[in-house]
Amino acid sequence: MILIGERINGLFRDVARAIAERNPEPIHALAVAQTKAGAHFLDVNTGPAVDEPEKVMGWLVRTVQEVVDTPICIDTMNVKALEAGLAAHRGRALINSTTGERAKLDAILPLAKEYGAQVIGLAMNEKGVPKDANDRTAIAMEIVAAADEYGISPQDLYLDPLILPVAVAQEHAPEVLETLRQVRLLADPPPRTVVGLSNVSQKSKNRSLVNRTFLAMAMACGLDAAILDVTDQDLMDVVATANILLNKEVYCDSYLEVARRAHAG
Ligand code: THG
Repeated sequence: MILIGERINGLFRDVARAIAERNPEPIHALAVAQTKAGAHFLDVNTGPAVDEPEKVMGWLVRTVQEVVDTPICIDTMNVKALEAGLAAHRGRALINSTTGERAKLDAILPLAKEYGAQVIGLAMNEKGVPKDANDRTAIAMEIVAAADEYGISPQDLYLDPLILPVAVAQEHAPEVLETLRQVRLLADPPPRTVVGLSNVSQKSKNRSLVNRTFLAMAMACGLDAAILDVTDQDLMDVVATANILLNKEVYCDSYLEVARRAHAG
């Protein structure tokens, strides 16, 4: 599983405050803690309604890279802020994201090519997020085809079926699982898949339980990557156990201790 740490996001009050004050210390601490916890990428999102999104994204990327080499998943719908993040980034970034809309694909895929970045494609278009798996997969197919036009390999593409909060959009969860199964068949080698895991538990009680149950189900459907709370130990234990049950890691009685030690920093 490719683990993408979710915490450097202006949705969280501590991050919003650090951005407003341009205080690097909370950002440094979150970058180090998530990297020690095993994050392969760090999602970086300025949060909604920030002033000067381009400047803020550039500052966040530089600030993270002052303390870790973990590549960044540049999370913004603003193309200018995305470009500022890519220009500031050392190493190979992950663009989060394009949709299946033609104008978005034509704006973002050339940037992926220019900067040698990987890219997340959301299974949505101008009509929003479809309810059915088949309609999500159809959009995913369009993204795979567009990436091919721009010379981007399916392996550099992460397709996101978009999981919504189960508390308000319960009927979407099984459709997301089915989409994960379907998109593996779209290309050979297959595109990767990703979800923003904590979406599923927004407005729910027992958030951690809802997150880790859905993660196990999604992993069984072939999920390759997730934006998640890498500091949630129960969730990381599910990743380690699912890797055993899917025969991706070799079982031994101490597999859990081995996995925890690998991520203890
Ligand atoms: N797909 C892709 N990118 C994404 C998402 C996705 N990026 C953003 C998001 N979804 C994934 N990241 C988060 C981060 C935080 C929360 C949910 C998803 C979250 N935050 C608390 C809340 O809203 O309740 C914030 C409050 C707090 O705890 O301080 O739940 O789906 N490609």
